[in-house]
Amino acid sequence: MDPQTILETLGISGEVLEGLGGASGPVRASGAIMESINPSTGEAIAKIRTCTSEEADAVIGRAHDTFQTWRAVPGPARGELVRELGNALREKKTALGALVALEMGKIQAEGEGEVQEMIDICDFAVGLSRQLYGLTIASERPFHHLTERWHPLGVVGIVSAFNFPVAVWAWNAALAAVCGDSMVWKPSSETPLCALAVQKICDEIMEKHDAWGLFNLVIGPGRSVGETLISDPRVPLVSATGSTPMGQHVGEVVGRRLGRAILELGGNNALTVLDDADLGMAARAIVFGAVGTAGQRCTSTRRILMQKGIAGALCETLVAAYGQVRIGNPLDPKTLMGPLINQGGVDEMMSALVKVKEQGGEILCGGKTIDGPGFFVEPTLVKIAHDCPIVHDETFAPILYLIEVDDLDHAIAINNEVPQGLSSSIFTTNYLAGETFTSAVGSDCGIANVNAGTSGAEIGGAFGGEKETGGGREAGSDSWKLYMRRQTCTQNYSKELPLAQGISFGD
Ligand code: UN1
Repeated sequence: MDPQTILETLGISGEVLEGLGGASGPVRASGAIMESINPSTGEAIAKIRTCTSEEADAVIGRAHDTFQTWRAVPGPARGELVRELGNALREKKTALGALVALEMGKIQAEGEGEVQEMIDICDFAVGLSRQLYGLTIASERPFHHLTERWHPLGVVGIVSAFNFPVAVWAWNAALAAVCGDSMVWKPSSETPLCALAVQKICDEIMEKHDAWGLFNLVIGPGRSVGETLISDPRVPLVSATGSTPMGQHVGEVVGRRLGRAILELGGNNALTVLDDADLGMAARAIVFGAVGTAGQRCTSTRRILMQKGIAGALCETLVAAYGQVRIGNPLDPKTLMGPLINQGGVDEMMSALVKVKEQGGEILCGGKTIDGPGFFVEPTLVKIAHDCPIVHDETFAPILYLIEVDDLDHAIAINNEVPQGLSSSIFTTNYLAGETFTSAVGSDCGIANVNAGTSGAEIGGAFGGEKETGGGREAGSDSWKLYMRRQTCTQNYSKELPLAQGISFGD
């Protein structure tokens, strides 16, 4: 599909696109015009009129109004709306996947995978809409009934990053919608078209269900529009994905007003390969994890911890595999790796490689930018010591650090020595090693896999990590509880007023 057809199919073509949507009503964006840039060419795809803090404030107000009615809609009826969202996404999967490839630069197969992740979380949320279970708890008082209920929370602020421009919104939005919350989305300024395309789909669903103000979008700078969203007390929950410094700021601002934050921040994900591993499987997982999305997933594989017996053979296999990676237009089905998101991403990678050399690392392959238009780089393999400072930083690029380890204990220690704690993997055929890696004395990450790579998590599990990754959990399992408020209810159906703890008070 050519760029114009992609935009037209998704209903977002035009001279200057409006940078807000949903509850905007009569509010119109009046901020500066920004451009969406195609990272494969460096050229503009479209112009968008951004919104101001005042306009974002008005959208939050309308989302807050909508919450007053949406919270009273029965859960299964809320689920019905999300079912239709999932069905609309099924219809638009190819076009939306292509737009992700066009604007973000990941290959179309991964772009479509991202849309599939949206569909999956919608399906999950539809089921959940009938399962927002509370508890019945034994009361210590006679003829008393103690229960725990879950109620809608309010407006959810969603701050998403460029690297998953649509799926991470959906993790939050599908859950928030069935939990009875309305929401305001501030997408990355690198990927406004993906957000507008998703909003367009939401607009049709809201129109049909008379639920205007449920899904809202504000496109604009973080320093104005983003700050407005995270500091507003009408937004009890902010779910933010991005860098650790960004998350520290969001956590501080939301924490100061005693709001709730779900933070999904940087990773520095290691994949351990023991001597007894299936090397072919490990190599495939490594290449997908390190080269997929050009190393710009939070879950990208950044460090390989190779046991000494297989280190030489694994390095050779990886160097050969890296030589085969086809780099180019992400919309070409033969391409395996597209560009980085922008010049800043290229500069960050190149300055990390300067540090690699200063700190004694050896570049085995890659390491250069690719001439021509767009932000293309070579996927890079580096042999380096585990304790070099650069290895402990997250560089959002296809640089993979190869590190030798003695045994399982050594690998676990190195896996855990970085400040981030998102994802981790071990490749081994030894049951005891796999079990230890995923035990209380194993990996300290939010995600720990055996014979599966660090990236590409399914939506059914809770997604997120520890330490500088921020501690948040999104998507599956019981992450929904963060989108609701818990109420403990004591109901006395006796004719007495017994006090808890057996207290007698003026009897
Ligand atoms: C992210 O990089 O922010 O596990 C999300 C994965 C994807 C999600 C990544 N399902 O790689």
